[in-house]
Amino acid sequence: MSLEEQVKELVEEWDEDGLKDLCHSVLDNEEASAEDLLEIIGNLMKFIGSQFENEDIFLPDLIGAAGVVKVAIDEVLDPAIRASGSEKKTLGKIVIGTVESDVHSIGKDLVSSFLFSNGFDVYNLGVEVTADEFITKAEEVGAKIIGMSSLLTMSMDFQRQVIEELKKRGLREKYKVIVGGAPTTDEWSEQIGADGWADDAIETVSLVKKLIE
Ligand code: B12
Repeated sequence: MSLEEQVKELVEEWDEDGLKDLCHSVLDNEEASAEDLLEIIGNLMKFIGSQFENEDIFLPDLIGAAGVVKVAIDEVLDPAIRASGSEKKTLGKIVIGTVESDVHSIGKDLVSSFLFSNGFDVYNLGVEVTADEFITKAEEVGAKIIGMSSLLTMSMDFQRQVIEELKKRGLREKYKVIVGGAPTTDEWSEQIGADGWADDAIETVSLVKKLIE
């Protein structure tokens, strides 16, 4: 069975310990990197998302799969990436979070891990992050970039509100603001006056590198 198939089987069975064990053993035996595993998991969640949209699976299946994946990212893959990057000099500080009213974390966590593994200092504020929380943290740590994730059509407008709040506080020019998440687009990013949008974690790394050049 390929690594992709093994991951898929464990996620579909909600086998949290099995997935953690598999990730540990793959990393220990250097069969693949934590970034490779994150990419496999990201693609799998997109596939599971499309199955949910086509009503091939139902909400409990989705919640189960998302929970298993989140534990593997939080407890195994993200720490592995952080451990391997501890000696690196930072390319810049990034504050990232999912906007107010939105609890979707998987895509944003993938983006965070990829940015971290590419040399950025990432402050992941979690989910349901308010405009004030984004801005206060960015000011506190001296970030160059603020990244906002939104998975709900209903929460997208909070991305705009963070930009408006930056303007109100006279801080808009101090930061590069990037947005992402399934319902967002390049056009949306332009419409709300963000500095960039990316479709996935790998594109986000290229976008951020371009923006801070
Ligand atoms: C998993 C999931 C959940 C899980 C979330 C678990 C978790 N910890 O994240 C649970 C079950 C909790 C959940 C809850 C809900 N969900 Co939901 N969920 C999904 C699902 C299936 C997959 C999302 C995902 O993880 N995708 C995989 C990741 C890897 O992809 P991604 O998030 O898009 O991220 C990538 C890119 O977008 C980009 N990116 C992401 N963030 C950022 C940020 C920046 C700065 C950049 C540059 C790039 C970037 O890079 C990422 C990596 O490649 C989607 C379906 C879908 N097609 O997206 C629905 C979906 C988003 N959910 C939906 C809904 C409606 C809900 C609920 C309201 C359901 C309910 N009735 O309660 C609640 C929301 C509650 C809330 N207040 O937020 C709808 C949203 C519809 C809409 N357009 O508004 C969707 C589209 C499903 C559907 N078709 O109905 N959900």
